[in-house]
Amino acid sequence: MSSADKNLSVFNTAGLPDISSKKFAILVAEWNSEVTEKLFAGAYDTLIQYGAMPQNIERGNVPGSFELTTGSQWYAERKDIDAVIALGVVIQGETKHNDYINHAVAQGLTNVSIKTSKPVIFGVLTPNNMEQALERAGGMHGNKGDEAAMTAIKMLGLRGEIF
Ligand code: DLZ
Repeated sequence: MSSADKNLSVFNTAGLPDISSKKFAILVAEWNSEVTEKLFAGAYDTLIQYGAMPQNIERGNVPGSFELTTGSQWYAERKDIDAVIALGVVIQGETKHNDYINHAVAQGLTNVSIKTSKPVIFGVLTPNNMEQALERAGGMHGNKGDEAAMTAIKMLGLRGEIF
């Protein structure tokens, strides 16, 4: 089993949809880019591994996680985009700033998903420190970018069953 397979083994991959014609947007926050780049690599590789075409994956950068909501809205509004994956890392600080960002982004992405009726995946890490962040971006706790991509694939499968 490859390391990618091991990271994904928590998922039941039976019945995954054909995503070869699906179009994805991956939004990446520039804050904590040493981690968000690893999340992006995980998400991108997982989409490819499960059948997405490279030309059907678009990347967009936003300054910080707070901007993931607006960026996701712009992509999700596009008719040709089937799913959006929003990736960021908000490290706990001495102020409540991180709480405000986390709640705003979680609520914002939920709203975009409901408004556009498309999967908009919350791939935002909220660790206590950089070490914990790296453990979840290809380290001992897997890669949350992989999981975000797999969540998008599964939601597209569910959507296909319903509509
Ligand atoms: C301001 C800020 C802070 C303090 N921390 C983070 C962080 O840990 N992760 C992150 O992605 N962004 C952070 N930001 C930036 C905000 O997300 C946002 O870009 C600014 O508040 C401007 O709207």
